[in-house]
Amino acid sequence: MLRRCFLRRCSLSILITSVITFIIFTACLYHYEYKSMVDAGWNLPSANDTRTPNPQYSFAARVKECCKGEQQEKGETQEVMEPLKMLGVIRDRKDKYIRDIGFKNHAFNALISNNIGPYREIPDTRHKICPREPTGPNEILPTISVIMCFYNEHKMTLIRSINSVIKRTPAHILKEIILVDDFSDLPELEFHLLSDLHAQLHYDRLQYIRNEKREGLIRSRIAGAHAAEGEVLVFLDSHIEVNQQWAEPLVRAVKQENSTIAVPVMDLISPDTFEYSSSPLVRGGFNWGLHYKWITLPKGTLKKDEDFKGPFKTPTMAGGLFAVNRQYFKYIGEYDEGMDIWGGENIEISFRVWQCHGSIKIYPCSRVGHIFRKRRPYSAPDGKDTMKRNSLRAAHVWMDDYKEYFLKETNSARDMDYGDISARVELRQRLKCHDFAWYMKNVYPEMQLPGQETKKTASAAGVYQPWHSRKRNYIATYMMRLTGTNLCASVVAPKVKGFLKKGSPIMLQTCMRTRNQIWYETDKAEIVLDKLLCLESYGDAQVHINKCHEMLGDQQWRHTRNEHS
Ligand code: LR7
Ligand code: MN
Repeated sequence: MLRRCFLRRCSLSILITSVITFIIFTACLYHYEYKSMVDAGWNLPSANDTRTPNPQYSFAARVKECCKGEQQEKGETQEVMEPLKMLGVIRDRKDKYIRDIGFKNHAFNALISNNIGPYREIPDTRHKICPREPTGPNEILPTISVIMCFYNEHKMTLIRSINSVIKRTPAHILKEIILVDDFSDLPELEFHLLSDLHAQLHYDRLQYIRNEKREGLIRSRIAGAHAAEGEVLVFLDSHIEVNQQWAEPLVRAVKQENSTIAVPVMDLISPDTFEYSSSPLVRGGFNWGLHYKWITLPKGTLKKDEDFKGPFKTPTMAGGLFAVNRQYFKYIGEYDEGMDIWGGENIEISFRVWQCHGSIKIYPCSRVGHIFRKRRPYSAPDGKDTMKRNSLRAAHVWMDDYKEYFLKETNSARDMDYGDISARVELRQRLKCHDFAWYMKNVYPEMQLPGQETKKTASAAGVYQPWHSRKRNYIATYMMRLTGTNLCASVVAPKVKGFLKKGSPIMLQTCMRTRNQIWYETDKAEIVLDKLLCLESYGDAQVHINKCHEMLGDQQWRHTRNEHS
């Protein structure tokens, strides 16, 4: 009896010890793996690393790797893939990790971006009418300070953004580039950022400012402007590539008329493939929720080649890319410092500039590519909707009675606290600005009041939505039945607005051919249920359904064939 008890206790303690050892071992292994992932993806590769992002190397290696795998798996003949797609081919777990963490943190394919490297050629998307000869010694252009704010930007993408500016701006007008780091907290940006920038760029007129706390893009831009010494400020997002002679049309415009804000055409860089493509010529408007929207040019604007030179007056601007005289930017009231993080500042500065006797114009011979993401990969520190509050401030300062339309559209804003706007109201009085009715009549006559939208105008809503451009193509429909049973992968979940609730888990249920068991496969390897929800992996090893984000990564699936099942 005594002996048996002893044995039992002994085996229990052996069991406990082995469990603890196992946990420690797994944790160490995980830590090691994790660290190697960090080394692989988050810091730039060293010179003797074969992963050095040289498109030539990567391209050749990837053709070999990819097509071998594809052939084996699909039994198809070698498919010729475009170079950019090749740069996204996953060769090993590190590649997969870089891509997946990239989609999560940046909402674009960071693997492709890494493999493109710090510089690439892009198609010259300008119309043939745009002048190509470089500015000569006879033309005196003002100097530029480029201001680029960023929060947790992907490092290679940031480097390429800066590098495109250095390489494609005449050196004698590029006074400086000011980087404002908005208190980024991604490890990849913490340790090596400055040395990497220095090593990759070899540029000594790069100023780096780091905010002491997260301020948001609005106050960050103000900080950048205060540090700038160039005659013209050019604000750019941190995931862009400027095109040939992008700067000249903008600075010429600002030089000619210092109360003009000059805006380039925003070309598209795909977040999935990094393909660079030309944008149509459109202007900026807004809706009564004060969201920016693209609108067509007035009918008959583009009749002959010469017309493609622009400029085109625009009621609002998207906000990320523009040139402005530094003195004028100060005079007109910079930005509203009371606005936080993201959103609304572009509509506010648009109202303000027009109402206070300035103008905003698009110069189509200036082209800047921007990565149009399908979701914003960050939030405000307190998780609040900063756009709504920022827009509310703008509405109270600039819109007079028209603000009622915004409040009707955004009812929840009505009782929201929007802080102190007295300094902005005082600015409006000091600059003797026009009222909002003037703006509506003279700057945006196509804008209709709610309820009056029957009249057809050139500015049809939603003419151009780069981030919604993808049509989903279904290539297969099936049920997923567990071998040897009559159980099928299903989602058993309550319905919200007629659709199965997001985040619901996958379960096994008797096969019934009902809507919650029929899966559609797309040509991008997503598996869709209910036309809206995608099979998504989350956590370490779990799956559920979630809104299709169209960015692959955790929603991309591959069939593997198992001969024995
Ligand atoms: O807290 C923040 N701190 C920052 O420094 C949040 C953002 N940022 C940086 C960020 O890293 C990026 O470089 O600010 C820049 C703009 O943020 P994005 O890229 O997340 O914004 P966006 O491109 O989705 O949004 C557009 O509207 C914004 C409204 O606040 C800004 O005006 C963006 O500059 C603007 N971008 C463009 O106009 C490019 C064309 C897109 C369109 C339409
Ligand atoms: Mn952006």
